[in-house]
Amino acid sequence: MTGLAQLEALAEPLALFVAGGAQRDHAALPDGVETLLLLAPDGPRFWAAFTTSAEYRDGQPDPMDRWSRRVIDALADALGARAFYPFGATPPWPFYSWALATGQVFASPVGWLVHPHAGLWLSFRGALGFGRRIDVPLPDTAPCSGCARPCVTACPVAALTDTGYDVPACHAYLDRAEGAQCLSHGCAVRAACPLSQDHGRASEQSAFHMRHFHR
Ligand code: B12
Repeated sequence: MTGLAQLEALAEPLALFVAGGAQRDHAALPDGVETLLLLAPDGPRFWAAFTTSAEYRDGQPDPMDRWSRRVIDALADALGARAFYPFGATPPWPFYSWALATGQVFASPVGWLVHPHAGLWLSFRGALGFGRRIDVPLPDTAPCSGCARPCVTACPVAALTDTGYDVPACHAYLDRAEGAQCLSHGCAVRAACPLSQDHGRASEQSAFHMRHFHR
C-alpha cells in the first residue's frame, strides 16, 4: 500500500479524510517535510465518531482538540510521520496557506476555503508531514467555476462577503435573538455553498463550533 492509501484506510474509521497534499516544491513546509497530508472531518460521520469518544464525554475543556491530538498522534506513529495541528501553536501553523498549496482546496469568493467534497464546511483536525514525497490526485475542476456564488450574499448582516470578514459584526449579530439560527445550525455562508449540501454536516457539530467561536 502506498502512504496515501494506508493513511486513507486508517483515517476512514476515525471519520477523517485526506483533503489534500501539499508538496515541498509548492509550499513552505516545515524542515524535513516533503509532503504534508491534511486531515478533515468527513461529513456527518465525523460527529457520530467524535461524540462516542472519551474526550467528548469527560467534561474537560477542548474535547475536540484533545481527541484530534490523540488519534492523529497515533496515525503519525503508525506511519512514521510528524503531526501538526491548526490549534495550540504560537504562531499558528499556516493551514490556510498549506491548504491552498495542495491544489485540492480553493479560496471561495468570500475568502474561506472550499473543497470539492466538503464545500465551505471544510475544516482541518490536523496534518501529517512525511519525509518522502507522496502524490495525491488533483480534482478535475475547481469547485467555484460556474457557481452562482450564493456565499457572497448569504450572511444576514453582510459580515462576510467578497469584500472581507467583519468579525465584530458577526459576533454582534450572534448576540441578538435573530442570530440563534447561525449559532445552532452554523454559519449561513458556509451552509449556502452548493457543495456543502452533499457534505450533510450535523447541526450539533456546527453548534459546538459556533459556541467555541462565540464564547
Ligand atoms: C485566527 C483564526 C481565526 C480568526 C480570524 C481572525 C482574522 N480575521 O484575522 C477567527 C477567530 C475570527 C476565526 C474564525 C473562524 N474560523 Co478560523 N482560524 C484561525 C486560525 C486558528 C489561525 C489563522 C492564522 O492566523 N494563521 C497564521 C497564518 C500565518 O497562516 P495562514 O494559513 O497563511 O493564514 C491565512 C488565513 O488565516 C487567512 N485568513 C485570515 N483571516 C481569516 C479568517 C478566516 C475565518 C479564515 C477561514 C481565513 C483567514 O489569511 C491568512 C494569510 O494568508 C486558523 C487555523 C490555522 N492554524 O491556520 C483557523 C481557520 C482558518 N479557521 C477556520 C474556521 C473553520 C473558522 C470558523 C468558521 C470556525 C467555526 N465556527 O467553525 C470561524 C468563523 C466563524 C463563523 N462565522 O462561522 C478553518 C478554515 C475554514 C475554511 N473553510 O476556510 C481553519 C483553517 C481552522 C481549522 N481547524 O480548520 N478564525
